[in-house]
Amino acid sequence: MKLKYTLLIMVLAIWSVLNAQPRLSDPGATKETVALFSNLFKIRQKGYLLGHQDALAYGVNWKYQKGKSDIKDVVGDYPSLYGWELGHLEIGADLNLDSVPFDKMKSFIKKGYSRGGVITLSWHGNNPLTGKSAWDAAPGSVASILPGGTKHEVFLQQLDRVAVFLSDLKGKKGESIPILFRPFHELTGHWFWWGAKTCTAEEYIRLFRFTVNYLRQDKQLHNLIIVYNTGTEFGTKTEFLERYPGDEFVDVLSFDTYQHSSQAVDTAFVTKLKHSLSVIDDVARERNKLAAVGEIGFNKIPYSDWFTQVLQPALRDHKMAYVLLWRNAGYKHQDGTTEFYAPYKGHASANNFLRYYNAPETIFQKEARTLKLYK
Ligand code: BMA
Repeated sequence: MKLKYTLLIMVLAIWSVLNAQPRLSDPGATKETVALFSNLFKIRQKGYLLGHQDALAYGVNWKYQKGKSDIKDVVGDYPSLYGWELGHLEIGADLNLDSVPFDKMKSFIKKGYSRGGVITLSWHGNNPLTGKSAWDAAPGSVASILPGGTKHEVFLQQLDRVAVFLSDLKGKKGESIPILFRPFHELTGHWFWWGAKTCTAEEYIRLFRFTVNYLRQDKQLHNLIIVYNTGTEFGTKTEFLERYPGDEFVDVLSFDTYQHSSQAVDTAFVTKLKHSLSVIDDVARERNKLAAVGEIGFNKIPYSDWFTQVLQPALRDHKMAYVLLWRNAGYKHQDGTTEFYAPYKGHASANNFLRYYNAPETIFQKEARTLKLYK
């Protein structure tokens, strides 16, 4: 009797350990992709990767200078997560929508990976129905590109171009570079053609599943870690999951958020941020997925202690795998606005960012390299 009982306990213990093992939604994922995913789980005991969009391409007042990055100029180290943007790849352009040449982007991706960093890709793709931008939220856009829709073939051609780019990202040994792929992001917002006002939940889910299946099965891409990404519109787990494509199609649960108000510490923003973090933290734990912040920032960092007084404390009690600061575009001639979310040398928040860098939980490039995320 006693032996039976001990055996049962052992079986249960093994079962729960096995079940707690993070499993990628792609059963055929490459070994580097599997390793990255499980290492991102592990590092959460210690902290999270700090990312920056377009970090190596340009910053405030500079473009394409070898080895340069605004973050590196401030802390002497690169971010550990590099965000890049695919918009306009789908129409066969040589430059993305923010004028980054795709051939340069490829070499930056390879560079970041060779340093032991991690790559995430977003896709502000043009609207296949109207041919206009990602922000053209024309009704019926999603329906038109699903199988049987009038623009399905156009969408397939777009996906084919994305697939060619993704399959071309190789490390030194010819291995595919694992990518945190974040398509159809900020899905709960209304500004993109795949947004919540432009399609039904069912249509969004079909689009997401179709895209993942097409890249995985038809294109045989097995280096993708799939990121589901909402805006801040959700308040509850049910709302967060309203358009969730399902555990077999998603690996990372995330949302995007920005502080817009002029107050230094905006308590409403902080309260909402903490709440959103706890919602995705809970859902991720229940589903054995990773949680992360897809994009975050306070444009122009008007409050110089923002990193240690707002971002750091909000994240402290949550298990995020990574956080991505959006791009340091600087002055934008197209619309006359200025945009940057990470400090640059000489900016008032530089010292504060250095303190944030030195915090035990933030992981930048040098530390990421020692963590051997692909082994
Ligand atoms: C937005 C802004 C735009 C940019 C777009 C896609 O948030 O930064 O200037 O074109 O992201 O990268």
